[in-house]
Amino acid sequence: MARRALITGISGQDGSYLAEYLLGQGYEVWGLARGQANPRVSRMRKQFADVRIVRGDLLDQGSLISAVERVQPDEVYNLGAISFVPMSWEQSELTGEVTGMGVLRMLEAIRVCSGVSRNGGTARGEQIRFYQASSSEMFGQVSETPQNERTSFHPRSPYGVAKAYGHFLTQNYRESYGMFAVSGILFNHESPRRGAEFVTRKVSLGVARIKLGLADELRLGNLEARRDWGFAGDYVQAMHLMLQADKPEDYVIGTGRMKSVRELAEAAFAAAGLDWERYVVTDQTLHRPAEVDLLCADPKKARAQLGWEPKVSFDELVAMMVEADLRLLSNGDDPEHDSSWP
Ligand code: NAP
Ligand code: G4F
Repeated sequence: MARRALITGISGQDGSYLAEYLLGQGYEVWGLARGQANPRVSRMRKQFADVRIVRGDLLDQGSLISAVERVQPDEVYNLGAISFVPMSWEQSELTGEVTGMGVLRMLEAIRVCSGVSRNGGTARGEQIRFYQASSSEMFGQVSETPQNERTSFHPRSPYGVAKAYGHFLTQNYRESYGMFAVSGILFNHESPRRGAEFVTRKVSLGVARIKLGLADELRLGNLEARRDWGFAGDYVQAMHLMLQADKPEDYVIGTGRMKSVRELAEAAFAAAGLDWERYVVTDQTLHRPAEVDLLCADPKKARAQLGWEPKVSFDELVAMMVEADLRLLSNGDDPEHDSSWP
């Protein structure tokens, strides 16, 4: 019988790549979808007709218990979150509820449905394996570079704080109840499916608009921030590998190389044959209340224990995104960008 996976955040960037990957591995894939009529879920279903949908919301404990009861998954991937850092200052409480408390609700749903009592032990002798989407944002103001599984956390946003709560809770369920619950501490990963509010996609869309004569400038915030950017398609494979390991452990996933936003802009404009300095305008209002200046992964553990390595380089990723957005805009499609966000 096919193994069954339940993915929260199925309509997001990672949800779509993970669904695609698991379908390719022969899984029966279920996605948790919230809302009465979620257009992002409808779009995703058109793309992947084989993904089955179960209704639920990370804010609603009962709905998660029902979803786990119905799907009877072998593996649960908790990707659902409010994931845009600036939004976490605007709606801190909601971010805490979805990105932080949502992890507790999902773990509780698994614990209850697999019959794990407060004293431990599984009634049906089954274990549902659980993956939590932890984030390099938890390192925040970094205490060392590069960052590994033992680096201390100093989150710099309500989002980072909520992720740290979910991270420690996942460890706690593993230690308290013997559950197979792991966290992937993933560094920034991008793709042509990235939301338009994140800087890489904002840049690739900006370049495509300028190249096609649809815009004449691109406004950005802090050009000096440095990130370890990889390709989302590579990173979902690491999520799956973590749940196939013999022992539940946490892993850092990234490329080990960092670039600044300035270098990102330079590479993206160059990929379209343009000089970035003619078009990029810096805007102080796009800076954050507290910035994460740099993030750089030390993914040695994942390489040694999971055999995982990123395949797509920074330059290949940037070129892939710019080319995809040039095609998209040339076809008359332009993903809506809420310009009230940075
Ligand atoms: P994304 O594109 O922003 O997707 C977020 C998903 O969360 C969407 O499918 C959204 O569904 C869902 N969601 C929001 N509120 C929800 C709720 N109340 N109940 C259930 N689902 C809800 O994020 P992503 O880039 O794919 O990232 C996936 C996960 O990895 C997130 O947890 C993110 O924080 C984490 N992460 C991402 C990165 C990265 O660089 N991409 C790095 C580290 C960690 P709707 O369609 O209903 O809004
Ligand atoms: O693309 P970003 O918005 O991503 P950020 O804040 O690093 O968060 C992403 O990666 C995390 C992993 O570390 C995830 F957990 C999280 O869910 C999300 O996927 O911003 C990257 C950098 C920041 O330093 C920001 O200040 O780019 C800088 N930046 C400069 N100008 C900008 C802009 N960011 C955005 N979104 N828009 C700008 O105009």
